[in-house]
Amino acid sequence: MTQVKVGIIMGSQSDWPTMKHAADILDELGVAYESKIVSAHRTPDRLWTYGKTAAERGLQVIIAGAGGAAHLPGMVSSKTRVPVLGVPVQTKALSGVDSLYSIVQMPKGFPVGTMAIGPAGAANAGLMAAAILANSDAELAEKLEDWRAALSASIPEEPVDD
Ligand code: RP5
Repeated sequence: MTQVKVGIIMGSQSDWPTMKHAADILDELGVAYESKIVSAHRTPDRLWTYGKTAAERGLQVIIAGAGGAAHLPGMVSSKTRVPVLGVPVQTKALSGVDSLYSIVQMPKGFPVGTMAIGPAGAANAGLMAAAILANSDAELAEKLEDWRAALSASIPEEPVDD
């Protein structure tokens, strides 16, 4: 059985269209992950258990996305030494600035690597998780190098009219 190394967690089903961008990247790179709804406010016991068992279950990176009062990434970081990447989900009320501010300003001692707001942040969290794992996985490192080279090669040198 493949060891799941990345945990993607989110505060709500409504976060999935954003967080799926992280999952898609991990699929492309062949990284095994799990995706779960774990809410800091609505399922605090689930959050507690997830953080407490993350390291012993073999998770090496956690990607945590939430919107609004986005306490999930910081709270899970407080329960595990496994590196946490926080994704601020874009909100209707405040465009995700609320999510960003809720995630980014952690007190010294319990870090969250905070990504950009929305889908780009989620995709970059997937890439960052892969980059962390690639430090001890030569095959994944090569796949990541190839992915980056393909993206660069896809960018035209000159703009064209729409
Ligand atoms: C947060 O509240 C979730 O992360 C989500 O982004 C936001 C809204 O959740 P729903 O009301 O759509 O379930 O906890």
